Amino acid sequence: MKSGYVAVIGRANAGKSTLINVMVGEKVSIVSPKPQTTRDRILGVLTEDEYQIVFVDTPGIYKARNALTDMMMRTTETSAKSVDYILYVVDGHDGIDEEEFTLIEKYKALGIPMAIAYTKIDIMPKENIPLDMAKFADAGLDLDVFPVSARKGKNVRELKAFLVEQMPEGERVFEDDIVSDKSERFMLAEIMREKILLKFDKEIPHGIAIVVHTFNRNENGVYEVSLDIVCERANHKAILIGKQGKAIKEVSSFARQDMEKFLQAKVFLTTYVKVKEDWRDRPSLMKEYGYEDLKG
Ligand SMILES: Nc1nc2c(ncn2[C@@H]2O[C@H](COP(=O)(O)OP(=O)(O)O)[C@@H](O)[C@H]2O)c(=O)[nH]1
Ligand SMILES: [Mg+2]
Repeated sequence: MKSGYVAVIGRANAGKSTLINVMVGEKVSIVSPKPQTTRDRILGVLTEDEYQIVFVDTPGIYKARNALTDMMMRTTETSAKSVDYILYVVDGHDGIDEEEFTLIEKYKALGIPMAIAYTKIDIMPKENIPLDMAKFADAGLDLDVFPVSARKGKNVRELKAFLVEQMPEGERVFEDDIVSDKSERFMLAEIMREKILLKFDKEIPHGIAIVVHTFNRNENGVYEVSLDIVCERANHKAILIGKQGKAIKEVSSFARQDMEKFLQAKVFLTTYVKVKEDWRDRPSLMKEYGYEDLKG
């Protein structure tokens, strides 16, 4: 059978995680309109009778501003090097510029076979698509470019079929009922972080870490989940909690609903907001919150 790893690379917010979720057919990676949504390398596994593709979601390409983003950038670089194929995602709606071509050249130079997914075509003027395709052709990159919409599922099947063809012959690496390498605990923390990304602005969501300290199922089948929302500043804590706890109640309620969908059971969620000044620049705290350099 065909079996291999595909690293999904591209700028922050290009639509990498959304595309992986739709190709895998389940949500393995959280998504938001803000950069820095994905912090870890997350494997999304797609298995059919004749093939297995392991998509490697990455934090994307950043200018590092603190120890956390620095580690995220290294995660992207490391992930790109140990795969069979690279899918470089371009946000078509955002438009392509010189810097994008420079980045594409840089990843192409790794010598790993590569193609481009030009995504978000559902929200851009149709006439821009052929113009951008001409730009790719003129750049002489010699790469296949797939215009897709992850949100509308447009051309995703074609892209998937193409990727299957590119995979080497081999045995599957994961059992066929596995969709991600991450634990349920990890996904619960990510769901909480996603809701915070969606509700709060500016630096607040970027300075959040989630620590799940209880994750039990009681005899009635209800999950008890309690977690800390760690933020960087006392004033962030006040905003996260809101007047009479209104804000935290609202995000917790959204998170709980998604957790219930994910676990397919009732969830009893308790959340606490804590402050750890500048944890994003403190390696020991980063490690405690699960942000460590990849090995290898
Ligand atoms: N309209 C539209 N929006 C998309 C599409 N793919 C992703 N997005 C949105 O773009 C934003 C960033 O997506 P995300 O997958 O988190 O990007 P990543 O940072 O590259 O992983 C989110 O708000 C997504 O909902 C698409 O095909 N069409
Ligand atoms: Mg992402």
